[in-house]
This record gives sequence, C-alpha cells and structure tokens, in this order.
Amino acid sequence: MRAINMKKATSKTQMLLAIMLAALLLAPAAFAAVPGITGPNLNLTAQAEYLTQPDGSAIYSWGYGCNGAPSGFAPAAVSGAFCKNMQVPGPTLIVTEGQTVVVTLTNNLPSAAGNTSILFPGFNVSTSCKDATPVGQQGLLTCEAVPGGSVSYTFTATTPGTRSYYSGTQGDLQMEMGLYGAIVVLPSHIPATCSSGLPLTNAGNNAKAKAQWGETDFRLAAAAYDHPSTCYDREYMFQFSEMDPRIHREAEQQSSRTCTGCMSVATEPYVPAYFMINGRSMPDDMDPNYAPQYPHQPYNGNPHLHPGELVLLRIVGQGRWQHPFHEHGNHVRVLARDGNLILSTPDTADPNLAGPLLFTTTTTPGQTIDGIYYWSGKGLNWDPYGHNPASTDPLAKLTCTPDANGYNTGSPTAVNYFEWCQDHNKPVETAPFGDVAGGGPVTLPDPNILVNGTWFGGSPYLGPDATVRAVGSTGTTPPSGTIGNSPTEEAAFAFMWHSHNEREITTNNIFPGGMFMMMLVDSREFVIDESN
Ligand SMILES: [Cu+2]
Repeated sequence: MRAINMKKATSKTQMLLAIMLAALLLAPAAFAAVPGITGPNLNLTAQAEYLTQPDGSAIYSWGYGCNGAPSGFAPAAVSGAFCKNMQVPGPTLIVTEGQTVVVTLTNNLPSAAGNTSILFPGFNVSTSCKDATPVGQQGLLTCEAVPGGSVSYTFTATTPGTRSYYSGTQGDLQMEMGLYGAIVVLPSHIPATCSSGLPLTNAGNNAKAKAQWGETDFRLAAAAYDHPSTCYDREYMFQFSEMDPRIHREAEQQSSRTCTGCMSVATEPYVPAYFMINGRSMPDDMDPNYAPQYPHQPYNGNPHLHPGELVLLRIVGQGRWQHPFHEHGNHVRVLARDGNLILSTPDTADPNLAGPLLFTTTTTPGQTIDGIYYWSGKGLNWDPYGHNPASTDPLAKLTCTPDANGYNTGSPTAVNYFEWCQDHNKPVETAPFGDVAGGGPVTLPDPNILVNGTWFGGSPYLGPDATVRAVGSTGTTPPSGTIGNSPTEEAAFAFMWHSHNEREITTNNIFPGGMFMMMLVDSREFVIDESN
C-alpha cells in the first residue's frame, strides 16, 4: 500500500488512523493459508524487481520466481494464485515425503551480481555440477549458476516438515537482497485420527461444524508429520526477514555495470529499516494473498481461527537477525525444529512429543519451527460469549455442556462450539448496559475514536448478535450508534501477533508497521474464507 502521504499527517494519532483505515479499505477479508507451488519438478529463476513498502518506497531487490508456469498451485481452495518471475519470499515449494525433487535454477540476476545458487539444508542434494556432463560452476557451498546460466539440484524429500531454502552464494548480500523461501514436505502417511477430525473429545465434531457452516478446508494435509499429535485444523506460514535499504540502493546503483561478478556492496554496518512477515510490512501483510498491488510479494500474514481449532504455525527465520515473534492469546507448543520432530522417546513404537511450550517463538536465521497454537478462552473467568441467564435475548441463553476436557463440543452446530463451560453465564457486565435504568454504569467506547475502531464490533463478546448481547435488549447498538465493523459479519477477538522488539514493529521508524499482524478469533459460525 503506497497511497498514504505520511508527511501530511500532523500527529501520530492521525497517522495511525490513516494507516488503519487505508488497510481496512483495501482488505475487508483477507485470510492466509499456506499458499505455494507444487512439485516435484520446480523451475525457478533468480532476478531483480522492486518490492513495495507501506511508506511509499519501492526497494530494488532480488528474489526467486517461477521460470514459466509452475506445474500447480496449492492449496486448491486459494484463488487467484500467480507466480511471477520474481517474488519475496520465493515460491513456497510444496512436495510430498518420498518424492524426488528436481529444482532447476536459472540465473537472471544482473551479470554484475555474478553467480547464484540455492541451498536446501536438511536434504542430501546432488547437483548438476557433479553430472557426467557438468552444468554450472562449483562454488564454496554448492553448485552455482553463472549469469544467464542454469543449474539443477536433485534430492529426495526424505522427511516431512517445514524447511527454508536460500542462496548459497555470497549469502550476506544475496539473502539480504531477498533470495530465500520455504519448503513444505507433506507426510506420505497421515495418522487415521487426524483424518477423522479434531478435537480428540467428540472427535470429528469440528469437521462436522466446518461442513455445517459451509467452511472450506484450506489445509495442505491433515497432519504435519506422521504422528497423531501433529494433526491440525488450519495452518499458516510466517517468514521473518529484514532489509537495510542502503545495501539495496548500492546494489541497484551497481546493477548496470557490464562486468561480470564485479559488484561490491558492503553489508556492514547493518541498519535495517524494514521488518517483514512474508515479504510485507504491516499493514500490507493484512491484504490478501496474491493481491494485485504486490506482484512480487504474493503472500500475506493474516491468521484467523475458531476457538479450539489446532492451528499449525510454520515459522521460518529468513534474513540475518533473530526476531522475537510473539503470538498473543496463548503459548505455542513446538512440534519440530528444522523438520525434526522433538520426541521424548524417539526409539519406541509410540514416541511422545517433547517440544517446549513457548511464549515467544523466536525466529532464527535459517531455522524453522513447526508449532501448534489454539485459543479457547479458558481461564478468562468471564464468558466470552456474554451468556447471561437474566437476559431477554435468546442468543444470550445458549447452553454449555462440558466434554471430558470441559469444553462445549457436543453439538457441531452450536455458535458457542468449544466454549469453556466453567465460565459459562458469567458476562463481563452483570447488568448489561441497556438493561440498567439511566443508561447503565459503563459507556462502551465509540468505535470512531478508537485506533482499531473498524475492527471493533461494538461489543466485548464473540459471535453474531454480540453487540445486542453486550448492550442488552433495550440498548442502542452501540451507544454511539456507529458500527465500524458490522458484528453480524465478523465479531472477532483481535490479538496482535508481532515481533517483541519494538523497533521491528515500525516501517522506516513509523509505528505501526513492520513485523506486525492481527490474529482474529471468530466464533464457530463465522465462515473463515482463506481463499485469497
Ligand atoms: Cu506481544
């Protein structure tokens, strides 16, 4: 999004409003999934293009892209997919365990940049430099493509999980310029319990609820690994990276030199100004996948989920700095690092998972984390649906029948599916605003004066009719009479998911920006559409 003129904003508040408003005008409903291209034969190119930043800059960068049309896109339910000749991050390569993967890379970088290559850490790679008729030039770490030339890399996708790939040539410059991406290896065997649907109590009922409300399945598979504790309901990928525009400017200035491999750009001192999730800075990351305004930054960061859903997070550290990625709302149970399941008893027939429960999933350059996140509202000590036995509104009088774990999972058609029953019938306000004579003890804030007003449904509660439940049957909806975000469309809880390094939630020193996105918890009947 480049339309905002920052210089005209006279105060921080105005700037915030402008950014938030513009983000929402462009992105009324833009969810995420894990989009990518399918293998096992992948034809890539490395070349230069410009990336857009929300401060209006166009940054000269290098990236991997598709050399011709890929053999396919996944997941099929995500519409409008494209893979141009350059993108950051590079195309997510989606393959299946056991496949022989062949990646052909053509070097279309300016000749001054010299050779380029790809490393696939975690796989045993054979390269075209080692063929009977060698193609490419053996470099320090792997086989490199000379300017205008091609090389190929062949490996077996031996184990499932999320991994990164990146340039193996002059990494300090080429990775900074954008030459990195991710690989997802889907397990060849999915545990039966994963296919039947989650959660484990009343197994299959979340799948039934999905069908009941007409929600599409956007998963690449039903499990991340061949292990019953890696089943999931929904998945998102987040690649963290940063850019120092000074380095990009110098590379751009030298890109037209006609000599080969003569580019000389100092990569220290390193002063990044852009901090990106999936190649975009906030608020751009909340626009749809494949939004036409980002032809070279096709992937977004915009997670949505329902209470209780097991959400697989595929977290990848790109670039060269660590980033303290904090998921608000709950901790993340780590399943695996670099595609290696963390097991307490690896040699037994039924190994137990032993990954830590992390408050912050710190991204490390080159490293990946697969983890499970969920949100249930357990422990709030108030009823997030605002059920109130004294209310006259039938939607405030739903029942909650605890399963073996204490959640309401018996009826897949219930709006309050997966409610934590111990807090049932404990609304925030004992006497809802509208039910109290004289207007009640509390005035709900006017959404127009809140920074994130357009996300605020006018209610602290989840679900359809939540605003009515908040103000009671006699109240106005909400007190200001203004609803920025129709609560019948999406009355979600919004949690910021972001870097806990505050400098990194800026874009070129402007807050908010950078490594920052909003995760939304939607009650069960709201149809989460990740299709773009
Ligand atoms: Cu935080």
